[in-house]
Amino acid sequence: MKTLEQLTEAVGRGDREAVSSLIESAMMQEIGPKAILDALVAGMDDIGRRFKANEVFVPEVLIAARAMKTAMAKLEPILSEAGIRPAFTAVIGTVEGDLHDIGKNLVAMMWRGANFDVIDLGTNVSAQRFVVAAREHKASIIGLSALLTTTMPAMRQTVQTLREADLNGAKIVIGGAPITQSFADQIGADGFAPDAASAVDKVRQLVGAA
Ligand code: B1M
Repeated sequence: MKTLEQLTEAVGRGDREAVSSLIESAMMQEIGPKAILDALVAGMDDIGRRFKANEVFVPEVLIAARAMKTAMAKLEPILSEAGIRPAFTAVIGTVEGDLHDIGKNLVAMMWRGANFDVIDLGTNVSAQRFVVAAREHKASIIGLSALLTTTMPAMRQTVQTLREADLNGAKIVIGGAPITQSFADQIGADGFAPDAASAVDKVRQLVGAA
């Protein structure tokens, strides 16, 4: 099997050691950083597909995301030397009043795995903090997560505040256990995703990178 195919497979099974040594081997073979990055993203896409199909579950996704993180730490200096930067920035957070972050972290990891620059604002994030961060980082995507039915009104309020701010057409994506497409339509979000893998498809579609 060729090095890049092995790399894709190693990310998918979350094998950090193999990922590290395969990146080194690819570099020795003078394979460019963009091709290495594409192989890594393909591995995350694959785990995303298997997650959606219920073939793997949250722990496997977390392990793959950890391998991707190791890979990116190795690759980032080479990518920036070559002037290759993620084309899109996303700001993500859990809305005000809500402290749940496991699902939101998973979405952030998958977006990073899809080569988005992700600014994670954490939990209990006010509408105003989303506005400030989206402006500061020139975000193309703003992701809101909520796990409590009692924080759904804060999500509605945040979407309204973001709409009132001038954010250069940044798209708003929402998700979390009580969130549905119909709620997204009601509050005027641009997109909804039921899980972290679908959240990757959704942002790619919204920025026109599908
Ligand atoms: Co909380 N909690 N909790 N809790 N908690 C729930 C959500 C609850 C359903 C449990 C229950 O009663 N059965 C319930 C909510 C009921 C409701 O609203 N109707 C509940 C409650 C009531 C509470 C407290 C109020 C309890 C109390 O103190 N009385 C309190 C609230 C604190 C607060 O937020 N202000 C509370 C506290 C906590 C802990 C701190 C103990 C802990 C959170 C730890 C943490 O997140 N760091 C916790 C946990 C762990 C849960 C459960 C057990 C698990 C949630 C979870 O992490 N799931 C949960 C019950 C359950 O779901 N079984 C529960 C795994 C995660 C991967 O899934 O977050 O859904 P999820 O994310 C998915 C999708 O939703 C989607 O993708 C993810 C991956 O595929 N997704 C997005 C999520 N965000 C997205 C964003 C997107 C797109 C997709 O785009 C931007």
